[in-house]
Amino acid sequence: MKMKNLLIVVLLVLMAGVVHAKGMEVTKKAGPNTVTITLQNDPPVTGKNAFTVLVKDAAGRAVTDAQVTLVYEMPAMPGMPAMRYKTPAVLKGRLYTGTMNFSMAGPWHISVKVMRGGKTGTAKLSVDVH
Ligand SMILES: [Cu+2]
Repeated sequence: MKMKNLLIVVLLVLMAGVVHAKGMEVTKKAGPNTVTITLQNDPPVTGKNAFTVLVKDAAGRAVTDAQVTLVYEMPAMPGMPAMRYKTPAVLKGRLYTGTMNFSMAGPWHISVKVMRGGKTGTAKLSVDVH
């Protein structure tokens, strides 16, 4: 390989590393609250992916007395029935934390359920697992 080509490859690898290090962050409404979900990996990968959820009320204050649950599902594919998993998020400081385990690559739908005061708000997002 020529020196110039090698340099370009090295640069591309470095840039990819920077993008991956940022993680994926999505902010959406969940009923009266706003949730910001951060995934450790961008794009998410097959297997375990740590996540955090920040919940804010309408006034922008962090909510720490909610119950947060993530439901993640993959629609049925040829030769594969629909898959659905559920994981509670555990409060650490101001963030609700947990891990999703994607059993295969492809499209997954994530519902972030925030239960507070007897009411549940849901934020939905889709990710493409690599
Ligand atoms: Cu599948």
